[in-house]
Amino acid sequence: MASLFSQIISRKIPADIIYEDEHCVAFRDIHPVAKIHILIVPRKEIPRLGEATQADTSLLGHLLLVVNKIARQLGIFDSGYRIIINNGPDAGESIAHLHLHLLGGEPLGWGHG
Ligand code: DGP
Repeated sequence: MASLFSQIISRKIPADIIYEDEHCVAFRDIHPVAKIHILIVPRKEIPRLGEATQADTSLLGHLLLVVNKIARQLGIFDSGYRIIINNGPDAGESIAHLHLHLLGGEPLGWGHG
């Protein structure tokens, strides 16, 4: 069974997709915790960061560079932004398909969240 995010990537489930390339897709989080809250998801179904391998090195780097690209696209490159990856139960991971949270658009508090 394809993950929820794979179903968004294949357009089986609708989402507000704002960016895509051959390696990843980015769309707005359905429960935003900041004015701007984007999920960047690799097309490859890596369950979580902890299960990434050496073979994923360039993909992981790519995802970070895509964050910068999206920050520019959304006009928050200069004001600042935050990346979060929830890995496992204590972090509150709820979807077993690696994703980066991009938060910004307003001053962000710092805490456990
Ligand atoms: P995490 O807790 O790190 O696994 O984050 C999963 C995020 O996915 C959470 O912030 C809410 C978001 N999310 C869950 N279901 C959907 C959905 O159907 N569409 C969109 N756009 N986001 C979703």
